[in-house]
Amino acid sequence: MKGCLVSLEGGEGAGKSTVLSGLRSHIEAHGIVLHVTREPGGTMLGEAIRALVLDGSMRDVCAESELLLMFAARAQLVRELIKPALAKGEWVLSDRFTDASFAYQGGGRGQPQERIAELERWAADGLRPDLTLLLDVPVEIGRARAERRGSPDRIESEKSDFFDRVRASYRERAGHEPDRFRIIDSSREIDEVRAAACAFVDQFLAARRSAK
Ligand code: Z5A
Repeated sequence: MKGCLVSLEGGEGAGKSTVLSGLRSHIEAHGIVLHVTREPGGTMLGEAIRALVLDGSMRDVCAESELLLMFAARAQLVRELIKPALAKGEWVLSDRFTDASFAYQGGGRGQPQERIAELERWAADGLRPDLTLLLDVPVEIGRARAERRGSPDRIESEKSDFFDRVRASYRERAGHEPDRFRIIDSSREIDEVRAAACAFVDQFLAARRSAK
């Protein structure tokens, strides 16, 4: 079967990292070769960019620089890991992908959608996930969870209205692309959230198999 890119998205404290390991073993149990990665990050260059963009001491980073850094990391990840894996029929599970740029740099920072779409076309080579699981949680619940985890990074230090815009942007994108997005209410217990994510992957696999 053709390779597949699955992305996990959501605001702060939505539970992506928590769901990821269970989802990984669930996908692998189907006999699928799976690469797990994250954005920004996943390559030597991407991880260096991640350290830069999340560094709380990095003051006054303008929205344009932030957007370009996210896409610099993504351009490398697409060419170094994702496209070669997909070409071999393997799967990639990514903790965030381009929807995060639309939500954070677009919704959160106000960068124009068309500018981000243009970057998606050339820097990400037009690559879009086949399936996107959006873990959706009210901002105050997600922030309270994230706060319990420790000191915030540069982006986590933003105010609640920034995260309200991020959440609204994610939900709007999901509404426009219902075939790709699956929204999961992640205010529920972790086990329920994980089970919902696995069930959506199973549905997706079953649909692909029957379409063959
Ligand atoms: N970013 C961007 O701006 N533009 C881009 O294009 C990209 C990224 C790609 C790093 O992302 C930052 O980069 C991120 C967006 C930006 N900045 N922010 N904010 P990240 O995904 O690595 O970091 P994150 O968003 O800060 O992830 P997170 O806060 O780690 O969220 P999470 O992975 O979804 O949460 P978690 O670690 O699984 O869970 C957080 C805590 O909540 C933890 O203690 C869990 O035990 C607990 N938890 C999780 N689920 C539950 C449930 N269901 N019930 C109770 N407790 C729970």
